[in-house]
Amino acid sequence: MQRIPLYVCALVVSAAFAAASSPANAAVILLDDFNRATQPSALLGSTPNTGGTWTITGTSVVNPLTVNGSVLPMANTGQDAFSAFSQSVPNAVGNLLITSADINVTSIGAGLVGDYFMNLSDPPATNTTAFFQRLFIRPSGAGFQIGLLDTSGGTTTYGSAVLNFGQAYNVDVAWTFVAGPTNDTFAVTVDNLPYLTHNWTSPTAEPAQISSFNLRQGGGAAAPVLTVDNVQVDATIVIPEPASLALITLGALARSLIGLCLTPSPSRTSAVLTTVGTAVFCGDSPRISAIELDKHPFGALPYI
Ligand SMILES: [Ca+2]
Ligand SMILES: [Ca+2]
Repeated sequence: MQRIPLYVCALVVSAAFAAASSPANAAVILLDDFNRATQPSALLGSTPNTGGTWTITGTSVVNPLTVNGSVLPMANTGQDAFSAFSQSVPNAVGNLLITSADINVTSIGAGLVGDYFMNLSDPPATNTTAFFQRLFIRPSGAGFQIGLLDTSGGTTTYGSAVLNFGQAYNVDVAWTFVAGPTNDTFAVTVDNLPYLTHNWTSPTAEPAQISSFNLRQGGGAAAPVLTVDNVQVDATIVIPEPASLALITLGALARSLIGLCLTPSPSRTSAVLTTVGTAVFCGDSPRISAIELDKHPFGALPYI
């Protein structure tokens, strides 16, 4: 008599449990390619492809941010702007934030400490100091390095590879939320290659959520002159699932499992799937092929 290997059934059960307990939405929550047919030259007041209207951060109107040739040039000092995400992202285990941009750095003052030009923040509109995930550029040799700082009070981590002025790079920053107040992690890739990793270093606690994206023309000569393009934030947000819905899903799972166990064994003459309590057995010998479904986080299965 043909039996379905236990691991096949177990794999199905495990995958279905994961899907039932941790559904997630992946979405683009901010995007600006500065390419739109109706693209205004002034960044402030324009609306990104996805996200809220670009709004001034602080008060400086020096070097107003101005789209030019479908990219956004940034000077080393002047006006800053933010755009609110289409939805805020809670700082919760399982959620993920990916921020990306195409950058081309023209110059930065040699021998200076560098400065950041891009960050995330919360809440939008009212916040001018709580800037997170600050992306830095500092001079190094004949080129520059990229750095990442969680927030003020921490220590910036720089990658070791020296990048070239006048060359376009795609930079991605992944923010991973870890249970606990000051321990989240960040990973930066440049052109899809690992560049640096950074663990939260500031004594300031992580924000409860992240809600906007910021472009910053920084602190004078220490800051870079560059262009940015295709700024984008992608979020994966776990959706809390009501226990009752989970139980319905598990009931459907059990029915699927019965079908899986029976289909490849049409010649069986005896019952090949039996239940004992809340355990379901694939095959005719419970002692060797039991799959216990009563260990799931929602309590015993209501239906098998
Ligand atoms: Ca563009
Ligand atoms: Ca944390």
